[in-house]
Amino acid sequence: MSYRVAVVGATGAVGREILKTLAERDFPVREVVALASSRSVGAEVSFGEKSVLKVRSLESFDFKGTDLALFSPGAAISAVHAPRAAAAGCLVIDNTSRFRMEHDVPLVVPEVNPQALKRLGKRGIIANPNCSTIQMVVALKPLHDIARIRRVVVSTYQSVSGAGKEGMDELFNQTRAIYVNDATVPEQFTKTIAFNVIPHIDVFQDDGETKEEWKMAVETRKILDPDIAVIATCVRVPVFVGHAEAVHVEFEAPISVEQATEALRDAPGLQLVDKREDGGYVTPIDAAGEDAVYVSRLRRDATVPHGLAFWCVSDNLRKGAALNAVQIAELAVAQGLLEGRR
Ligand code: 11C
Repeated sequence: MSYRVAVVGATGAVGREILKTLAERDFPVREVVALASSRSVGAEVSFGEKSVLKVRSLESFDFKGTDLALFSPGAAISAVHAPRAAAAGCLVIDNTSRFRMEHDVPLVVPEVNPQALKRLGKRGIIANPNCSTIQMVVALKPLHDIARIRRVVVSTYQSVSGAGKEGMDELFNQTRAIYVNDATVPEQFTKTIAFNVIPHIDVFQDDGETKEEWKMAVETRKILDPDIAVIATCVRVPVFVGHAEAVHVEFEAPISVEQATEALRDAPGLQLVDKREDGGYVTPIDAAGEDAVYVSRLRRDATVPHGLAFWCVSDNLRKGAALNAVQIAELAVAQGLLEGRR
């Protein structure tokens, strides 16, 4: 069996990574359609090593006859076009924040809650979580299975590619401008990102939390356990690709570093790199282009009765977005969810 697949937002950083991942993993495609807004129509994007696709208009595209659509065009565009695609009988995997917290939309990380796909209702939309949530729950799940997590305190170090190609361009141009003494005006970020860090990702909410911080809490609860308390501080750093997180976890029961080490060593999608020596840990540059979620610096947090602390890094465009979406699609194929939708 092979499928007609649409990639929506195909010219963006995540859309391009989705096309690359579909090709690399030999997803069973009969045809791939690259869709984007009208200003990108006619542009070319690569699908694998050999194929080049001409971008077509999302606005005028009829999803009838398309089996699967992977959306990453921005929440406002998904809000309009994802339901339109689903109504045409296409299974939608949406990478934006638009539908994640809706009760009839499964929010899935295949290594953590594949069973959530069973709740896929008539709606026909599956949500891909936020990148910073995905890598954290992949690391938390094997620990939660041992000693139930009560509370997580996390600080993130998020790369500019989380803000798309424009974010990457801004870091590049500002860095260059500073070296040659040119003036720079922040556009994508609220302050200068080159040689700086900015404690602000996504919009502010009434309680002073940013939406990125809120997403990490509510998405973790929906995916892993509704009883886990999460407080996040999300920070943009001058790194092109790869999000890092310092994670502090309080458990309900005792858990030793040895038990945690063993569980993380066997965990799907995760690599433990923790040599406790100079350079014996993973950084975003090491993780860029890789599929795994990496855990390093695992140690006891003696400030709470049952605590652990660790460092977690992953490529936000791959496991944080494209790879997770394609893994959901593979799971959907395995569970027959692409059959008989039309
Ligand atoms: C960032 N995590 O790094 C964001 C990007 O809700 O899907 C993804 C936003 C989202 O800026």
